[in-house]
Amino acid sequence: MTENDPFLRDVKAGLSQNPKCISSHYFYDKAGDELFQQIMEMPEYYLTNAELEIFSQQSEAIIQSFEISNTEEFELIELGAGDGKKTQYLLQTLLEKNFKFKYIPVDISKNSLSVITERMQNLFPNLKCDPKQGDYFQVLDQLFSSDKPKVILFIGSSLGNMPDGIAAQFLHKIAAHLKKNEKLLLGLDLLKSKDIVLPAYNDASGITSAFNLNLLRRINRELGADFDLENFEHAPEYTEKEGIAKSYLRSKKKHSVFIKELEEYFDFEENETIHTEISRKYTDEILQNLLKDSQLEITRKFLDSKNFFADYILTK
Ligand code: AVI
Repeated sequence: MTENDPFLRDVKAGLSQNPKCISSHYFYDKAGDELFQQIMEMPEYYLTNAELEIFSQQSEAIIQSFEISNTEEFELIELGAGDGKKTQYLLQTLLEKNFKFKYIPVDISKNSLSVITERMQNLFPNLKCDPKQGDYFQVLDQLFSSDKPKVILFIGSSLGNMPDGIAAQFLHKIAAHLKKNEKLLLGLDLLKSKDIVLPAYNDASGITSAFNLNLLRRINRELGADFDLENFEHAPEYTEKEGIAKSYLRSKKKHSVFIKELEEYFDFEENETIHTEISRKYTDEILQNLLKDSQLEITRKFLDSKNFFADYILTK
């Protein structure tokens, strides 16, 4: 581990500032990936079922909205592919309708990518699948080297884990790569009341708490820290006015933690927090603001039956 290691650098910077924070980007080690899979199966985490309903019931209409004929070859690129349970419906319909396409799942986690590739190839032996490993901010350039028409999928409300400024930059970057009429399918969790949102980030069985605390376990393992997980608790917040679910790790008492790779102690007051995650909830207006000057336009919107979640088709 060197000073150039981004994890070491970000942990040092995040724990040195006031208030302390570490990016949710670092949740996803192997244990974090598994805990997120469990989160998606919890009754409180409505996001997965809502988007699954959209994909399972409206995939034909979604495909029509791509405005691609089944005679031209195209590339379906999925950013942050996860486990592929939702995308599976889209792939099945595309194959049934004889569309000619290559599926390109992109994920930072090698482990997730091999799980999804195996799963899709078992389900659809005729599917052309070409996985790419890497941070999707960074692999975008490589992905656009072919001149085949493209549809980009960015689902699961992963955009919501980025602050609005970064989310806008990200959408602008995708737009800059797309050609006229190409599409981005963007899945976003919609703004709604606290009694629905907060339990999704504070489940009764404690899985979200374990997911958040796993970040400290990762720092212990990878950076030689001595965080005692018993000294911290998961503390989520949400107000409908702001529309952003926020997760914190709150210190239960005044104490210090040593990080060997940094040769440094970090002090915690009783009730002091480390901010670890934001999950923004959207309206059409919030999305329109992010899209300003991006050359992307909302051309369709698919909703679940409870109006909890939206899959937007954005067209250049
Ligand atoms: C991956 N992302 C969209 C999830 C979310 O809802 O923000 C991550 C998550 N964090 C806690 N629960 C789920």
